[in-house]
Amino acid sequence: METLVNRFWKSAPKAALLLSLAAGSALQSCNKTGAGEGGGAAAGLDADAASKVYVAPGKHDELYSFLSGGFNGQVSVYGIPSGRLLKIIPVFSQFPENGYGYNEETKAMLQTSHGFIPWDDLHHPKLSRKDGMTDGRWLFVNGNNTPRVARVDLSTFETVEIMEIPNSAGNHCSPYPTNNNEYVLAGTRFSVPLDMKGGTADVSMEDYKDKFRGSISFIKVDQEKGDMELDFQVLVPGFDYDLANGGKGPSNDWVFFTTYNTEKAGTLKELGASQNDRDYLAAINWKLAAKYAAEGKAKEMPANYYHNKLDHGTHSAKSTIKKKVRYLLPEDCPGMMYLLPAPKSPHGIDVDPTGEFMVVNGKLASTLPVFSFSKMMKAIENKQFDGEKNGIPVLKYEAVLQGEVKEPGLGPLHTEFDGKGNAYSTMFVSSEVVKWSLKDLQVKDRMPVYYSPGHLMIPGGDTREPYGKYLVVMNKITKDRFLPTGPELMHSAQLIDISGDKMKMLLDFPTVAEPHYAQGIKADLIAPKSVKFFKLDENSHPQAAKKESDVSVTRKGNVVTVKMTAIRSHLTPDNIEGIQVGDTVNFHVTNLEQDWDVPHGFAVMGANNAETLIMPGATQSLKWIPKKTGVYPFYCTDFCSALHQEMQGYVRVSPK
Ligand code: CUK
Ligand code: CUA
Repeated sequence: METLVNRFWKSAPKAALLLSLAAGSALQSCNKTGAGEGGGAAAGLDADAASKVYVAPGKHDELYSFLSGGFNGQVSVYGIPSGRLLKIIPVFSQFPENGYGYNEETKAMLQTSHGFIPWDDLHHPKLSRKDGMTDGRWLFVNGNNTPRVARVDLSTFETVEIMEIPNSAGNHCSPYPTNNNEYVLAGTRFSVPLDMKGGTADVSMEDYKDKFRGSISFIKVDQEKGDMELDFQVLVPGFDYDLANGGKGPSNDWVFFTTYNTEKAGTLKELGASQNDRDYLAAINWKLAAKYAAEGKAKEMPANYYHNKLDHGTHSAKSTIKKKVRYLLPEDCPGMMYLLPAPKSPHGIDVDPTGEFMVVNGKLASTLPVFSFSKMMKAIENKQFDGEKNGIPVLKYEAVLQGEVKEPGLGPLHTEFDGKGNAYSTMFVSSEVVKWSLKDLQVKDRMPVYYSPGHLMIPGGDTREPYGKYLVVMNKITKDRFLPTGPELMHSAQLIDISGDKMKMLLDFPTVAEPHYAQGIKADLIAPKSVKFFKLDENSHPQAAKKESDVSVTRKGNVVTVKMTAIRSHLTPDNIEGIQVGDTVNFHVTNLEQDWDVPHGFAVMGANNAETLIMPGATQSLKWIPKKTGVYPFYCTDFCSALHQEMQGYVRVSPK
């Protein structure tokens, strides 16, 4: 039988030709220097592009889009179709702009079992769901590096919860919310040798097969409040896991994971002797897993992970350290997990809006295989197995295959859907978006993009009913697309009109750091619920001064507590005395304003903990340990009124 790898290599010369054709002009133009325009600027450009993306001053965009920031650990929010940056939401990173991770209230958000980690690699934003549709309540995101899942509340656009994931290394297949947020699933990228005592064992790679395991975490989500809780984990065979996506409709109960390096699940000797020409798509029945766990199949092991939450009233984060986790082993749970052979090293897995087709984006393959869910169920029923791997049945490739998209392009990474029977796949190597039909698996259109796209996003493209008007493709390389800014360039997104038969390029916009995935949603699902300010009478911060007469400076040993207020246009108190070198000074500033868009900032000269930005009605705190005598000015950092410059004061620091 002809293997997928053979097929790939046989078609390689053709593939190389295709590459040079598809990306030729674009790549050549990369070599151009100077301030001239980038190459290929007009390729596929809609003649009417300017009016299609123009949102007049004072008018709102039609959609929100949430782009991950990759290695900056943030999420950025853009309006679509204008491409205007609306907000940066810090999640895993400290953010000097609003003091997240610097002020005392939010530091606990970034605590982990490894200590304070004010950074992560954030890849996948996923909106919460109701009945398979995004509902605009929360945004779940993953941290790859120190495995974490976070929840952003879309009424305030704030990170309100971060949970560390035990037994995981590289939380990449994550987070995947099921169709009613019953669970958010988070899969590990690296398998690790678990010692089953809450850590990783010190073992030789020779022991890979027996000791290494991956994990898929089942995080239960409170339907009302959104609070997360790690219910249990499935400890899966020791492959590497790349990406996940879930079923819908008929496949609602299933979630799918792409795997690679599956030979590592064998012994090292085996690894040296043969390289697998196939990896797998792992199919897991999450409902059945939940049932097994509920019925007492889950065992318990020690664990050590942080769960950090922002309290609404105090607007402060608290960490809880969790000490155990329940787990299931697939070998004890018949019918819960199957493997479908996939082209070597597949990347994205995407399920179409009907829930019938699973597209496996095999980045090294020359075809795009499309699996059928109903065929998968039949193959399971009829036991059409091709043996097993690590105790998990492997289904016959031919039995589950719907068909292959032939020569889709080079380096398929990710696919999304328009809800009109079409799929759109990114080709990383040949730098294009390829539109193809789910019906006949024929390529319908190609659009060169600049350059090397990773994910693409159609608003609602991963739901039951995509909003098939726009496509946002996120490119890894921008080279000559914008004015040069030295060696370090922004990544970029491009907006494509997909309402017609042919794709039309509308807009380029630079992005903040490296967006991997994104989500888009109609503005009216979020905008009307957006909080404008926090109510002062709901502020239960223990150090809040709710009126100017409540302010105080009190000392206990060498700890000084300063309760302050901020309102246009003064900070109270504004002259603080009685501080000594080496004191720990805690400034707690309450913003007394009760109106939209009147934050006050607070910063002290020489204090190395940045500033903080206090929203109306909230209290935020900075800690400062002065090291030298003197008089130190402090001031409001946000130009808040005509007397903003006057919003200032002094702290006198005397010798001890
Ligand atoms: S990944 Cu980055 S381009 Cu982390 Cu979803 Cu595919
Ligand atoms: Cu308050 Cu400037």
